[in-house]
Amino acid sequence: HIDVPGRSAPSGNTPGGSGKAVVTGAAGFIGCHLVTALRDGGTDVVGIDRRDTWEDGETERAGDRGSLRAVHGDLVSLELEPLLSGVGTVFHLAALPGVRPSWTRFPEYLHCNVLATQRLMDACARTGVRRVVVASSSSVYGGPGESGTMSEDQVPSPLSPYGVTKLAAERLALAFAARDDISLDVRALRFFTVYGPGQRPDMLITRMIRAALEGAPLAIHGDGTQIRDFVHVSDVVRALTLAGAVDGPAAASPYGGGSGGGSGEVLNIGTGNSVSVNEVLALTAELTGRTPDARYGPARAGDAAATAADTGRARERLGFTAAVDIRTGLAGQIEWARHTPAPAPPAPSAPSAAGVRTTAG
Ligand code: UPG
Repeated sequence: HIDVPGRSAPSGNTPGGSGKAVVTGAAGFIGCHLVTALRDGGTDVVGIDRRDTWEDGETERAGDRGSLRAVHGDLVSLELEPLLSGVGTVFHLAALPGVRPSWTRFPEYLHCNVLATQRLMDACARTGVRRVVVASSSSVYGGPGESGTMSEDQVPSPLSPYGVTKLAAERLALAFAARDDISLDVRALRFFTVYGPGQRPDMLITRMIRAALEGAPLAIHGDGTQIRDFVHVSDVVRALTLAGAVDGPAAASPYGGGSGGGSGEVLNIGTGNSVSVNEVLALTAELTGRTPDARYGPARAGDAAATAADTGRARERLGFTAAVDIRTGLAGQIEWARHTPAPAPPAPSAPSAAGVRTTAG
């Protein structure tokens, strides 16, 4: 099935305008920002998350602002069908993120990233959900191709168990899109390194800013010459809402488009401008007036030497171009961090699965 551009979508299918959407991983870094943006646009949201800070509850519509039904639970065991009824678009952000811990906690990564995705997609297929936007990751690539960038057409070769599970999740979703017996569109967005207010505490920029503001040492994995395409969360949220709009541009696809079935496509979400860890360090020092106490150590297994998005396809299919450059975005995150206390570290006696973040980033 190919959407007709400009066709008016039935009610329930237009996140950003009206209707109802599901967000998995709603309490996570990207999920929080997405839920806010959808509700601000008048969409009623069912937000699912398994972390303890997310409790079952209802917030009514207020004026033009959409409602929020918060659902606490694990996608692998929740009864999903009732939550999906009347829903146009599902934003699947729930995952166990992070590259480096995936060597030692693989069963958890399999559970959160692969089993959860299979169960969600199966429920979407059975309830007639029209579109699923899946959070994938640049870590499915391995490294840049000959062009120096990572293009959606290159053969994925993940370097970490995490990347393998994200690739599996993306492919599972696309397999559902290729089914001829249902009409389900899938857009897998390969996020590059997302930052901004509320960024996960284990990630570089959060740690670097805290190191600058609080004087704590900062461990740098490797010599700091690794480059990342850092993309601001506000740009990522815009890409998500563009990808979730069912009356948006048509998706030509190698995965579908035939009679009966839906369409599926993969899109990079990055800026197209990568910078090194050392460059971010210098910028943080300049913007805060304090040089973080950086301690260089060995590179971590599974860490890519470079990520660099080829942004052409997202521009062509979604009309998406990142608007926030690293200097502006970093200055904003520093300002936010100055006014936001760091979360308390988890209790030392907590079991390893406690405090697990369940949202992609
Ligand atoms: N790094 C350090 N010290 C730290 C933390 C990170 O040197 O304390 C390095 C890290 O090794 C990497 C770079 O900084 O080389 C960026 O790290 P980080 O900001 O944690 O992001 P990535 O490792 O690029 O991974 C992020 C998300 C992951 C997502 C991926 C998409 O954590 O979930 O899939 O970006 O590209």
